[in-house]
Amino acid sequence: MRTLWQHCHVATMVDGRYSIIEDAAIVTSGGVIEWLGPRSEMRPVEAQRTVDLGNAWVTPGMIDCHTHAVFGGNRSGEFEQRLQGVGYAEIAAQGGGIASTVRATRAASEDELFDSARQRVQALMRDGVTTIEIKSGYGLDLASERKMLRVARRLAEELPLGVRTTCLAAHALPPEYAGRADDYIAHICDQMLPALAAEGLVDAVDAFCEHLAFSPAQVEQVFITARELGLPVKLHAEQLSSLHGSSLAARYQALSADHLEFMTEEDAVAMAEAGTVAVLLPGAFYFLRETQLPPMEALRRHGVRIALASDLNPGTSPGLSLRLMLNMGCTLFRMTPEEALAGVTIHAATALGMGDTHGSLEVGKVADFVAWQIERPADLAYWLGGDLPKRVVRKGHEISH
Ligand code: DI6
Ligand code: FE
Repeated sequence: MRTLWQHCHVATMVDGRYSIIEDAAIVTSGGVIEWLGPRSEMRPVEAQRTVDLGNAWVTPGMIDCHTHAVFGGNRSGEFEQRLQGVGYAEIAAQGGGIASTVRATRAASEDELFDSARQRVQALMRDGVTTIEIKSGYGLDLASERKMLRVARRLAEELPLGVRTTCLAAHALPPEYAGRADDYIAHICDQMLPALAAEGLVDAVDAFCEHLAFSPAQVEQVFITARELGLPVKLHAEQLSSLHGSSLAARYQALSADHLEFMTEEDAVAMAEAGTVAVLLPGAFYFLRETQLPPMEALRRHGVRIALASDLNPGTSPGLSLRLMLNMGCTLFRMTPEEALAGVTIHAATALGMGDTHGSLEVGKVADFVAWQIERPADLAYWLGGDLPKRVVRKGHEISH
């Protein structure tokens, strides 16, 4: 079906800029953008349907390129304990922290994980999100990692949402491997990744490179395996300290390196050369009350593309609104609203390896877009959450009003 969408302004986000077209028209057909431009330049088209968007601002569908949306339980109890003065180490000694989410995730059935993840994902979708990435990493054994990734695939089947799966088996050391991190890495490389990849459950491979997680040498083993399996890599890097994981990621042509508060100028140069996207996660920065800011000026100076994501997870970023992250990216990291919007559209698409088909509004790209009743694009980064009136279109079909 061919549809003509008109009476709108479009922020196409081509090249990471607003690239505004005022009084625009969009023609979609077969789920793809067939034409877009100023309405005055449009040739007559044979459309089965014409939609008046009432002077809305149209942006690409929002893309949340870093989430851990599938997990068992939550950690609001720990949050409360910490605010009553119980220390992080004490909570960990009681079996709290990531370990408690691993226990809850292992204990949950696939249906239970699906139901809780669906609610969180639907909250993200209320912000105009049409594609998300979902990581495993709270199972930490083959059966439980498989369970998480299957839930992620099922979310894409049952919701009008694109989902990219990432295997993050190298997120933390499972208790049964205590003191044997190298053995766990070998298990990931020899058993888990090949099996999960063969089942078609893995679109990319990620790891957590940090003193309290895995060393650069251990991460490199995971990257080598990913390369053998033909899978792209990403990395949690430089969140709490500088181990130059982002340079390692760049050496393996990673799609993205994420967090990055402690990255150096040399890391930025390496990422720019490799085309590795910097994914900034202001929700985790805020929730952990970090003070070390990601080096925005170095990233800009070297032309590293910058994405923004929710990092939705139970421990460090229980963030259910991607638009709130836009505001935090601006307020905390001093991004401009234009950079923030590029960070959840075209650069987020590139961070997922989908930049050729998604993330900007151009002829030939998938017709995922949002028509917002707002005064100007900066409104998207200005309001602190809330529900903005909008119409969401995915693959050329309206999915909500
Ligand atoms: N970085 C984080 O902040 C989270 N994972 C990661 O790699 C922590 C996840 C958690 O605490 O559950
Ligand atoms: Fe994360």
